[in-house]
Amino acid sequence: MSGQFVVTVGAIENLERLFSGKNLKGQPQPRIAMVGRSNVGKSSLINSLLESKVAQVSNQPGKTRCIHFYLWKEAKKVIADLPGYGYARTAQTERDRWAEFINAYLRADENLEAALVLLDARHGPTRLDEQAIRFLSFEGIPVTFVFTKFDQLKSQSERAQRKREASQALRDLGFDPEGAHWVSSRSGDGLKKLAAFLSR
Ligand SMILES: Nc1nc2c(ncn2[C@@H]2O[C@H](COP(=O)(O)OP(=O)(O)O)[C@@H](O)[C@H]2O)c(=O)[nH]1
Ligand SMILES: [Mg+2]
Repeated sequence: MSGQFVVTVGAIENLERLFSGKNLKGQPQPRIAMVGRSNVGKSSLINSLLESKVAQVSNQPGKTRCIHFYLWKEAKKVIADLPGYGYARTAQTERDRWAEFINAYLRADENLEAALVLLDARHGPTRLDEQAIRFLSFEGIPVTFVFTKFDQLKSQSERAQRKREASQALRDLGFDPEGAHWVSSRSGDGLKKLAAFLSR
């Protein structure tokens, strides 16, 4: 087991207390933030990478309202599991509050190394994904794209077609699609390569 729970933060007022310089609750490792829609597979990916069950996986989207931090010992990184955005059944005011909270964290963390933007392999980036990506670019936070649930693309031709479409979507957003990862927490596809990339 290489994953270990560090801390949870649920309110903007508590963000400041979390950090002392580059440390997070005494942990000096660089942080990687998991960004993506509710239900895209953030927590599952964390568990797969950390080879543990630290992050709670849920069938009910929109459950996580806090940021959970996990120490990934092997990679010497701390992973931040951010609340998923874009859950349709929450009120706009609440959604704005979430966005404000997430954005405040992304701005406050001096030791944030990169954001992994998780996108469902079956779908293109949504408007909310694009908003998040633009925010990260604006803040100068390096982005790595991870397409999740790759196991749901069943045939070679479907995989090839989705890769072509997704690559174009990333190019349209100003990113090089070559750096994107295609993974499945269920089948294990792409996980070793992603883990090696994040451990570098
Ligand atoms: N088929 C498939 N389902 C997945 C995969 N990863 C996550 N899921 C499912 O998607 C749902 C949401 O996963 P979760 O990790 O909680 O998403 P989060 O809301 O982004 O943290 C759960 O029902 C998971 O079992 C995957 O790689 N393949
Ligand atoms: Mg989650």
